[in-house]
Amino acid sequence: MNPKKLMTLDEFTIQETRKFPQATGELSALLRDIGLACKLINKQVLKAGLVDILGKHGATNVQGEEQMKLDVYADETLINILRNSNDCAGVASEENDDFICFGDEYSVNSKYVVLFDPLDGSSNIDVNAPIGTIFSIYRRVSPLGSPCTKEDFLQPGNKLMAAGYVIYGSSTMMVYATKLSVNGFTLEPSIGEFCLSHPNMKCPEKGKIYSINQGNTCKYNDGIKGFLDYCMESNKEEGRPYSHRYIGSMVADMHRTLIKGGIFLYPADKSNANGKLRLQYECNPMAFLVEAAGGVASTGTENVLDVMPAELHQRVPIFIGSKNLVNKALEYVNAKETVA
Ligand code: AHM
Ligand code: MG
Repeated sequence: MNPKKLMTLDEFTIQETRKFPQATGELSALLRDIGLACKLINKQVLKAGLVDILGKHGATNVQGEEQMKLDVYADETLINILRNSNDCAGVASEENDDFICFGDEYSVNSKYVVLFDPLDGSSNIDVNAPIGTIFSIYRRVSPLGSPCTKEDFLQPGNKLMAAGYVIYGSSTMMVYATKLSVNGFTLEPSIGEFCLSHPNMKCPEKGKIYSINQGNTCKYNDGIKGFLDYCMESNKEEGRPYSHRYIGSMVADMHRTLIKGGIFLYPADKSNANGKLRLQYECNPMAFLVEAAGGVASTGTENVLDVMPAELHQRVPIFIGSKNLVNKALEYVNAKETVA
């Protein structure tokens, strides 16, 4: 580790803050808090394989502590750290029906609210595949000095101040975006710090990988089926079919899409008129991040970031990633729009 080259998440966000003389440092503090929560979550994720030794959810371990399900642990950890930090007026989590307003004397004066999916792709825990935490930060619209309100959480993605994810994979990484840039930080376990490893990330304009749950093909409409046929045929750009990759963990599939390019799509189908993924917890943060990296994200009919959310747990179809493949998918979807 070369200390001259080492830049921690904290150092980086403080440097970024200095570019804006009016900035108060609250956003940097929030990113540090989220980073801290994710380091604690990471510690538990690493132990997940030992569940039979340490005890299952609900069981009591030798220290007399009750073992918690990982997604419950992740949720509670983020809530508790953000509550104690005083940098945040309230949170909304994919795990909870409603938002939580902290409402204490410090939090009512905080400018920001945070939304998160505490442990996305949690069905992958059992098979030791990558999972992640997705987060979004909005500046609140309710007046400072008063408790935050639902309107603070129901803002469109184009109002996001920052968004990102932490991937618990072969290494643990935080990737976050502001409107200015997207940067990736790898957790250096020996010092317990996220260190800048992927500065100024760009999503390649042209990708060669499509990522979808192809097992649902019989439920897709003709537009999606047409696009899948296109991907599986030898195309003139590549002289061969595109490659298919699907982990089934959005964070992992998006991390690959961001770095290698390609498209990730979770469209509507016969059983799910709006797809599966949640606008506020999954689609908006990923769309914000991919757009900041030069990619695109659409619901099929509009830019994801322009959707006005009507409720916290709203779902939307998503087509996201490199311009070439997202635009090609939209050509098929719009040309052959049929009821699934
Ligand atoms: P979760 O938030 O309950 O974990 O579900 C979201 C996950 C995403 O990570 C992933 O992209 C998708 O569900 C996979 O769904 P499917 O199994 O239908 O392909
Ligand atoms: Mg999820």
